[in-house]
Amino acid sequence: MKILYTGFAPFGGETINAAYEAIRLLPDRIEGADVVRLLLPTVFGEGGRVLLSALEEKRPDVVICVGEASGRAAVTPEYVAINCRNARIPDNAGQQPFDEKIRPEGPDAYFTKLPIHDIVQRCLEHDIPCSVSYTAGTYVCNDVMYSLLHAIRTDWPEMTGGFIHVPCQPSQAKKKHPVPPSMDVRLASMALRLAGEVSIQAVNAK
Ligand code: PCA
Repeated sequence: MKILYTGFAPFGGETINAAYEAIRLLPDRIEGADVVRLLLPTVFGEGGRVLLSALEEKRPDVVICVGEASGRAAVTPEYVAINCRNARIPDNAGQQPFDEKIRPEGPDAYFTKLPIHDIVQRCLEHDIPCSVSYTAGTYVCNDVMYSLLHAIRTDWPEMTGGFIHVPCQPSQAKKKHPVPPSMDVRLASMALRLAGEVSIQAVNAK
């Protein structure tokens, strides 16, 4: 078994990305599965393309893409990806799409098959703030989640995948005005490990 975790390059003037920092701290094996880490560019289209070539090359059983959501107070597994690009700030290549489709021929939305309610439950049992989110936004994270779920639906029906947003880190939050909620990277990383455990257990139970 193999589990792929992806994070993003820093964006929006930041020097770190809380998602990738949390992924760095993950162990090399989770629930008997090999952990593979991948850094994605925070660029519309390109993030999804890099992810899809990794799916082809690594053939993971479970894929958990992770992004940073400044302003959120909890770890938030995402329910849905929508076929929409709408950027409040430019991406790392200077693109700022407004009301564009990700895939003109694709459906309006995809729902994840990650066991997100069980992930939330497991995190709460470990006293980690966690709740299901019903919007991954319309920026690069949603772009990558939509690309992942589209690829699973069309090419990799056996794969289980989805997306989790984590809050920014305290070192990032303290520089912003007003100061947003934040979460220590070790706690965010533990949530991602628990999410992997729950997801692999769900695959094994199939
Ligand atoms: N967060 C952004 C993109 C990269 C990241 O970590 C988002 O929520 O869309």
